[in-house]
Amino acid sequence: MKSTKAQVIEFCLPDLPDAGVRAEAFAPSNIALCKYWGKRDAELNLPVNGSLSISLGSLGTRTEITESDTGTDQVFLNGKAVVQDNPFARKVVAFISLFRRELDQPVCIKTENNIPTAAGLASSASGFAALMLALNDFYHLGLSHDRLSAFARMGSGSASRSIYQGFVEWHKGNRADGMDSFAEPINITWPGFRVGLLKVATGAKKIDSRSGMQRTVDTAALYEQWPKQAEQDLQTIKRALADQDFELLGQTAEHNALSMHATMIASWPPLLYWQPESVAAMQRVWELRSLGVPLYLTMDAGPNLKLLYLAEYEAQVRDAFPELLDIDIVVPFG
Ligand code: 2P0
Repeated sequence: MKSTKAQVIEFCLPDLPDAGVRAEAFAPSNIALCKYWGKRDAELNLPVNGSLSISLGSLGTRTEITESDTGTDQVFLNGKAVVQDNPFARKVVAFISLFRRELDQPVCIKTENNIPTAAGLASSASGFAALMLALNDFYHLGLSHDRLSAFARMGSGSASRSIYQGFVEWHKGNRADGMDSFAEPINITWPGFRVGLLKVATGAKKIDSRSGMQRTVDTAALYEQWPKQAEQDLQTIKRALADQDFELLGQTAEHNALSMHATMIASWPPLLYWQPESVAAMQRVWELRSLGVPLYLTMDAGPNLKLLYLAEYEAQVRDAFPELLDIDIVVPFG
C-alpha cells in the first residue's frame, strides 16, 4: 500500500521534539554519472533505478532556519523575500511542515545558492538536502545519515545524493515506504578527476525534470529498456571507480546520459532538451576525443554539457573549451 510523506515521517518520528532557536546547514549540488530518470512512486520520489553522482564541493546551497518574529512563515531566496503563494515558498513551507508540531512557532528560512546562474545547474538537490540538514538541527531530530538522505529524497529525488560530498550512490530500495531508498558515499578518492561545466545556451524554456520524467515513463516505449541499462551502467561505473578506470567511467557515463535523452526524445509530446549549440558542443567533444584526449560528456534535463576529464588533460581541454567553468570537487576520503 502506498504511503504519503506525512505518514512515513509520522511513523519514523512519532514524537517530534521542540524547536530550537537557530540552525544553519550547507549541502553541495551534484551531477549524476548514472542518472535517475523515472519514479515508481511520485509522492515519495522513489526511483525506478539506482543512480550515482559526484557532488560539487563548495557549489551548493546554504540554508538558515530561525524563529519567525512576524507571526507567519517567511522565506528568503538569495537575500530577497519570497511571497507566500510563490511555488518555491510553498514547497519549502510544505516540507518544513512535515517536521514541525502543529502548534509550533512559525519559522524564517533564508536560502542562498552560490551556484552561478551562468552554470545552468539545478538547485533543488542542494536546496532540499541543506533544508533537511538544517531541519535536523533546528528540531533536534537526531537523524542518522540514511534517514537524512531518505527524507531529503522526499523533497527532491536527487537531494538524497546531496547529503554527501564525493562520489555517492543512491540505492533505489524496494520498500513501499521508501525507507531503504537512500544514498551512501562511495569510499574512494580520485584527486585527478575533473568536472567542467559548459554553458552552451541560455533562455531555452524547459519542462522541469519532475514532469519530464513522468511524461517519459507514461509515453515513451523506449523507456522499457531504461531500468535494465541503468542497473548495468551503475554496476559498471562502480567497477570503473574502484579500478580508477577513467575510460570505462567516461564511456559508461556518456552512454548512460545519451540513452536517458533518447528515452526523453521518444516521449510524446517529444522532450528535446538540446539546443543546436548543445549538439555542436557534443561534436566538439567527440572531435577532441578522436584526437586522443579522453574527454566525455554528460547532460541533464537542460541544454548544457558537463565535461568529464583527468587533470593531466586540463590544458588540451581548456584550449578547446576556453569557456569551461571548472568545479572544485571535494572528495572527503583518503
Ligand atoms: C539526475 N535528474 O540523476 C537526473 C538526471 C535530471 C536528469 O535528478 O522530481 O529534481 O524532484 O525527484 O531530483 C532531476 O530530478 O526530480 C534529476 P524530483 P529531481 O540528476
